[in-house]
Amino acid sequence: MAEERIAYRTCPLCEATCGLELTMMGDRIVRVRGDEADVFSRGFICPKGASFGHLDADPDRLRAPRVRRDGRLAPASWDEAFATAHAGLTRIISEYGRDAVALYLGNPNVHTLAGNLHVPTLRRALGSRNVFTASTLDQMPKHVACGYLFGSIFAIPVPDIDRTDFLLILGADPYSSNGSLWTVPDAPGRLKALQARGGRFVVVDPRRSRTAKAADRHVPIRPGTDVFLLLGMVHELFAAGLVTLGRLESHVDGVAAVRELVAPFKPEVVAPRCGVDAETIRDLARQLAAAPRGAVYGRIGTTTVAYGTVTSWLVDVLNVLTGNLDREGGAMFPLPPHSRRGAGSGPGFHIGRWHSRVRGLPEVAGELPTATLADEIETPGEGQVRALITVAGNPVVSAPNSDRLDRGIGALELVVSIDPYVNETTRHADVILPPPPPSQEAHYDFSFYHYAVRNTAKFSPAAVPLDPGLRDEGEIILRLAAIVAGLGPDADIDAWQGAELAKLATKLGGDTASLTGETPAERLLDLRLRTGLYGLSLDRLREHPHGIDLGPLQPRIPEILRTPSGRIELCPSPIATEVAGLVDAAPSSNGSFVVIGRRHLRSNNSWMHNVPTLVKGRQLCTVVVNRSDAARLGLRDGGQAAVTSRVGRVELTVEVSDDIAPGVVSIPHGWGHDLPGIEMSVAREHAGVNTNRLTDDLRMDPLSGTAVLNGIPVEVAAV
Ligand SMILES: Nc1nc2c(c(=O)[nH]1)N[C@H]1C(S)=C(S)[C@@H](COP(=O)(O)OP(=O)(O)OC[C@H]3O[C@@H](n4cnc5c(=O)[nH]c(N)nc54)[C@H](O)[C@@H]3O)O[C@H]1N2
Ligand SMILES: Nc1nc2c(c(=O)[nH]1)N[C@H]1C(S)=C(S)[C@@H](COP(=O)(O)OP(=O)(O)OC[C@H]3O[C@@H](n4cnc5c(=O)[nH]c(N)nc54)[C@H](O)[C@@H]3O)O[C@H]1N2
Ligand code: SF4
Ligand SMILES: [Mo]
Repeated sequence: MAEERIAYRTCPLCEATCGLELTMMGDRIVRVRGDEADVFSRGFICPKGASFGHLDADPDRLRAPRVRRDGRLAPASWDEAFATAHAGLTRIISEYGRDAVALYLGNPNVHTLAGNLHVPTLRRALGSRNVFTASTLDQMPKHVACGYLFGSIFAIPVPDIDRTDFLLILGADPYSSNGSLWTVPDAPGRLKALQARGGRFVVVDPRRSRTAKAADRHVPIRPGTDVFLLLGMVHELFAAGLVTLGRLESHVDGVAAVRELVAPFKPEVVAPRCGVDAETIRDLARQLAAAPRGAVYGRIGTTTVAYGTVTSWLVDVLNVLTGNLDREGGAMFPLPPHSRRGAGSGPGFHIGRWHSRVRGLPEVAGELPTATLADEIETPGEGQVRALITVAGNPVVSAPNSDRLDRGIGALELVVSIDPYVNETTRHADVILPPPPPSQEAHYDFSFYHYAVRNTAKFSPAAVPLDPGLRDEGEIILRLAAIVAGLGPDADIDAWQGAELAKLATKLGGDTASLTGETPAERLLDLRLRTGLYGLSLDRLREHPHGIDLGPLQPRIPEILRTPSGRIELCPSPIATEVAGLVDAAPSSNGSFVVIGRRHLRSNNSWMHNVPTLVKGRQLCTVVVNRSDAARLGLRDGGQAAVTSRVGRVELTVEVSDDIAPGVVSIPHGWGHDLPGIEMSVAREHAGVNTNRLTDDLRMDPLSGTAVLNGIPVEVAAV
């Protein structure tokens, strides 16, 4: 009989990074609880974290590679799988060049050590211009706005929730999503604590979301128009003499230029464009300015919309102009345990080092817009994409106009996927390389420490030894990198990475002799920790399974800035040009319907619907329709509606509600699991429909290349 034992690890399923306490029976997880001693999450857990054991042990998870033989995805050995990937990729690269191989990187890459530390190696080794990621379906506008403002795409301020008095939240529902670009375990508890100490928070959202219901005030808005609300607020700050930069005074350029830029956007002018009345706009600006400590935060409803970059920029313009940026209780920059303080200036941020072949769209942060991947696949000519490597991504579900992308990916000469499931995308693969289940992987939050509301450090070793039939995900990624680098399928990965590590150690002024770690990723992490500001190490973190608290956020300006001037550049010219173009924008029409998205606590993007405990009960994939609209259209609760856009049509169950603005309907993304060839037996029973069959790949935020996924015009009718 195996003994019961406890293992601690960070939950990898969303950005909240909660500590889990796993009760293990041998290699099996028999119970999951929140880790009460975790220095950051203090016992908080959500239904997804509680289902970690089921997800980990999912019988549909691949436990051996698959290779396409006679049209079927057959189980194969690792040697055969890598040999097939090698043969296919080297043929395509030698016949058509490197740009013929596209790379698509999905969301879980930012949650794994391998994704964080080795995917960059794969990108470099491939050397293709056709790199696409979930970022242009998500947060790229924030990177671009902060790139221009602060000089670095990673300098993204987060609300200092534990010390603030006032929060303005736009287009985010942290009660459901648990926070994003804002690592804030137990967001609901922290928001309640804010209210309990006399603070307030306001939510701007076309839908009365769970967060909006808990808020002190909910301001409904017309989808895609937050840009006008925020321009009106900035206008009001200047008009009412409420601009106070505080200690930022000597660190900001461009305040006068912003004042001039927003002059045409009086609250009375913008009110009809966003559906929020002028008095409310003024009031929001005044409340923010009056709060002793306040912060503005925007997420999906401010990024995956028309003008996402300008909207994201305005969020931080408000933080700066009210003196709330980089001060306690305002919007602050975390300092991750593997980082050092910065130089205070740098080369700044630029886009357009290359352009997409078909639509001529600029490269942003080393990638091209995912919304144009189908164009690059379908359009013949030099540089046409003929092969695709996906790592932890499901673009067939996640990207706009998904039927078209599904056809495109299905027609490729070669698809190689690193993924644990045969799903909507990987059913087109020629080779699937499955990573181990998360219990068999070590964990450290390389990405999310950049957005965490407290500086903490934690390393979780694998709870279960690696199954002898599986490979560490880092090794899989590096082996693929070696293949596309021309080193062959049997390259000596350890020697290759050892040499790379030695080079980096020299650059960082560390040495490799004392490093510990069982994989190249762990040794690289150890180097980064040792050469980081706090002088930590992997061994030190191993001694603290509940994490180490490194204290509340500290001011970081000017050290964090990478602008050439060494100052905050408040009025960057690409953004100013776009704002100038908004002066004559037409008022939003309330006559037609638009569709927006939503998230459910028990769901995560496209890949957690195969866990029975998460999909049982009430159907989640419904179209939410306002009661008056439903009456007018003859829709009844539980009945079927057809929703049609320029690119597609779906039918799904109606949920009649008072919690959504008239003229707006809401459908969650990540569903539609009934396509032929998918091997996810539970998800298939709860298939839902894919809302990205409606979203339009021609709609894009021009400054960031990010797809518009909220505010798509549709027609709604009873079936
Ligand atoms: N309409 C609409 N569309 C949206 C959104 C929206 O709000 N509305 N949201 C967008 C956003 S924010 C995002 S982030 C994207 C997500 O877009 P994607 O990243 O493309 O999709 P996910 O559903 O997160 O798929 C993750 C994939 O990774 C696999 N996976 C899970 N764990 C691991 C692992 O440890 N290793 C590896 N190698 N693979 C793993 C899963 O099986 C799955 O195939 O979707 C976007 N699409
Ligand atoms: N449970 C769960 N948690 C998740 C995920 C998940 O799928 N499920 N996905 C993870 C990922 S990848 C991400 S990126 C984050 C996202 O984290 P959030 O941004 O918090 O995600 P949502 O819950 O989609 O909240 C977006 C809100 O914006 C509103 N909205 C839509 N259009 C507009 C608009 O034009 N203006 C305004 N003001 N609001 C608008 C929607 O009604 C919705 O309430 O969540 C992460 N966490
Ligand atoms: S909130 Fe996120 S990190 Fe925490 S338990 Fe849930 S899924 Fe895991
Ligand atoms: Mo995301």
